[in-house]
Amino acid sequence: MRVITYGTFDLFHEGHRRLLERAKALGDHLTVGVTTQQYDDGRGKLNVRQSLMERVRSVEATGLADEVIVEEYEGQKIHDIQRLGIDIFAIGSDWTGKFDYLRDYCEVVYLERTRGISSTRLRDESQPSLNLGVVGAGRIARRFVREARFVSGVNIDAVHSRTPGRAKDFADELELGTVHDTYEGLLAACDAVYIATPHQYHYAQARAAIDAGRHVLCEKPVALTRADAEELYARADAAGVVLLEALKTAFLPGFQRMIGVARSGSIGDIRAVDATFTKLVPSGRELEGPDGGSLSELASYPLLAIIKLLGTQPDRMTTRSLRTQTGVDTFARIDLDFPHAIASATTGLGVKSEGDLVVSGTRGYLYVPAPWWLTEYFESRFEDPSHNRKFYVKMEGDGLRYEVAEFASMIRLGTAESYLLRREESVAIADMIERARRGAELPPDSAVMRTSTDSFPGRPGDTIHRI
Ligand code: C2G
Repeated sequence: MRVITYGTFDLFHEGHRRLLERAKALGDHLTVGVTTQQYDDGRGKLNVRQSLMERVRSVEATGLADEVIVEEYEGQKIHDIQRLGIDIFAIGSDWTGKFDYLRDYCEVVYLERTRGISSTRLRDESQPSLNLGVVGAGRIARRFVREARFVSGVNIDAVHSRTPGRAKDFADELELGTVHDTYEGLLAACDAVYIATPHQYHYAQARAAIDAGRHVLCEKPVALTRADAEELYARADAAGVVLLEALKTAFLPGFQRMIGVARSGSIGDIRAVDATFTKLVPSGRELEGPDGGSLSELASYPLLAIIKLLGTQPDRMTTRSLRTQTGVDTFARIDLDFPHAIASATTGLGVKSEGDLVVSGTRGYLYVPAPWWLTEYFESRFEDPSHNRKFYVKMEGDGLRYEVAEFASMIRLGTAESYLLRREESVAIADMIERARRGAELPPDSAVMRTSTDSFPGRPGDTIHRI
């Protein structure tokens, strides 16, 4: 009889070993499927510590598996069972009922789960939970708290807001234990903070937290100038704490996949990137000066895509924007010239447009439909449509949990920088937003539409036709 079982087998423990022993005893040949990180990400299991290879080795080391395979996608079990001629599918009793659909293909056995031990418990024991305080009590902070509950090892129980009444309502609604009237009080009570206040407070609040030795996850834009962003990262280094910009798209599995496909050469050399993000807001903080406007509010997203695809060093950038009487940009377009490619980032708070992303290459292009910044789906398209491909990468929740998971993992592993959003990239985004906004503001008393061209030092300004 051929038996199969599946699992993540993170931090391999006694419960796993006993499960494999009993599965093996059901027949005379045992196949064990070990999940890939991408598959686990897709099913919302974001806290896996060990790599696929480490987990496979642990399973092999038991000597119980006759064959180890990798589980990569939903629906694979049906395929494996038929392909491998499996007679019995076995799994722990925490899954009782969930795999009854496999009865059409083989016998299904639920084995009693071993009590008192789990990977989650081992993860928690190996590292105490991160006490993360929330600064700000707005909409994004609410979503953040709800999403962070899906990431194990992160505990949120405290909030501070400049408006104490709002913090109290926030704590009541989300069942948080403590409202801190002062920011210093919150800093003293937490290991790390998530800053979700209006843009103009980010720099000072991040700086105060870093100087108090606290890790910081700060909403985008982390700062409104290159100098401020650079200073914050330097301070974080000096203090030995993690500073991560909460630019959620960077941490989404679908976005990473899209960047990988684009940069792998499948569409040839990338020659253009066009990314748009607009959000109509009738009134509110986003439309108020001096830090409001579509550039400070939204440009981080298209600039992230452009930087990930073309690098941090354009030769030249030109910004055109539409502004209100009070000088807030309601629609803006940043054009960037790179040595062998051109790009445009379009943002709007008062103009609605198609929010898609197109990556044009010498052999084909990627099309990422709106909302591309919550990347779940994209297509590669070619002159010959028979070569077109569709990609779907599931995103759990509203996507915020991935940045929380990355932040917690950086702290646990002591990594100062995430390759998903390098400091250089975060600083380049701050730099481009600063230039774009400065351009959009000058001269102070001219008409509604402004144009400015900004050359980057040390690079020629006229490279647009240089291919
Ligand atoms: N297990 C157990 N006792 C424990 C812990 C885990 O018997 N104390 C079993 C689980 O029930 C599962 C196996 O060990 O059968 C692997 O557990 P995990 O690594 O947590 O993997 P899981 O998420 O259950 O994988 O395709 C993947 C599978 O559907 C489920």
